[in-house]
Amino acid sequence: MNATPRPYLLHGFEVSFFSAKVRVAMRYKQLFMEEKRADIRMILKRTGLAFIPIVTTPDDEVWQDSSEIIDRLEARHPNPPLYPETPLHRTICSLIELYSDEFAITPAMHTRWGTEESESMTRARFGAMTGSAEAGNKAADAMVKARFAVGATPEAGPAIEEHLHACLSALSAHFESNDYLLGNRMSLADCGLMGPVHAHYWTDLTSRRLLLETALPVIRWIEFCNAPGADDQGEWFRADGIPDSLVEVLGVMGADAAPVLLATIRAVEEWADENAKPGAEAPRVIGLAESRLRGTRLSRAAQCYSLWMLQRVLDPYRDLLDVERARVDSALAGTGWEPLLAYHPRHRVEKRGFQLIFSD
Ligand SMILES: N[C@@H](CCC(=O)N[C@@H](CS)C(=O)NCC(=O)O)C(=O)O
Repeated sequence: MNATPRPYLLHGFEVSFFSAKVRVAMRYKQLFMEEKRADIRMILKRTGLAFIPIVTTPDDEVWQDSSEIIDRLEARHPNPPLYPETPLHRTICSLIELYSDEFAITPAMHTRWGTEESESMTRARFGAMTGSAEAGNKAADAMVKARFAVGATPEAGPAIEEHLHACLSALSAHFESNDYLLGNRMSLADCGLMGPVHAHYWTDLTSRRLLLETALPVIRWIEFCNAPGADDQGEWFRADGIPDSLVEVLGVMGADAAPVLLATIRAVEEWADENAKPGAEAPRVIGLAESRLRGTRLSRAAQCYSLWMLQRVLDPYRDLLDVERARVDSALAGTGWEPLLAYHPRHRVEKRGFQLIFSD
């Protein structure tokens, strides 16, 4: 009997940060897939969490968390690869994923909710997406609260915009001569950065204009990542090298994001010193982490999950041979990522099913 193959289903939305990250990974892998508008009640039932996106596999497994989804795709469908094998390229991928997921959510919430025109357009989009203005406004009200929780306040607006302009300018210079972050082949780094840059900066009204006026190479990169034809892929940079334009990108990211991320991790660890019980569920938020962005105070909700994301960077980095780690350190010297790479967390978290727990 010929069973008809079933597709992978990406349950997400066009507006969704983490859906944009997973979407390009699935397209790059040339999978038989469909996108489905997320049904939160179904997601809640199957994962116990109200997070978008999830992926259901052809055999109806449920995968949740964009990072784990991409890990699993890579394990099941290693070709074409998203994860380079060389130490520097691997470290850069995980740093850019960390930057995107855990820091760039702040500029992303700023571009979405930080101007009246972006906010009112997003409310209209949410209304269209949910089927009624009332439901759209309810979802939007929750996101406005989330905006403040990630530090995207009006007071922090100028500093966030300075970061955004510097980041877009460095990315534009890089994409003038390279199709993707690591050369002419897509990688996990591109998937990660798609979250803020595609789902937010490119689809939010005010920042879309900014991209059109100042960052055309970034728009080209968004197009390339979303239509990553197998025949259009070239090679990653050779011999684990990187050009100056990527060092610049990493420098803007590291100088601004590393102190903010470390403040979060320190807040989580201080809380965990007193409160974490091995095997117990890690709360989503433990309080506020105070830091500064370009001289402006930034106050963000500190999430235990950020520690899990940092482990994704530090575990493989610590596993490198000394000579390999020295090579990575020398390539990243001066980018601002050094204090984060030098940090030794006192606590560990792990996943049990869809839950995050403190390790034994
Ligand atoms: N770490 C998760 C985060 C997912 C996430 O935060 N998704 C957003 C939409 S893009 C969401 O569902 N937010 C709802 C909430 O924060 O309660 C992942 O990587 O998939």
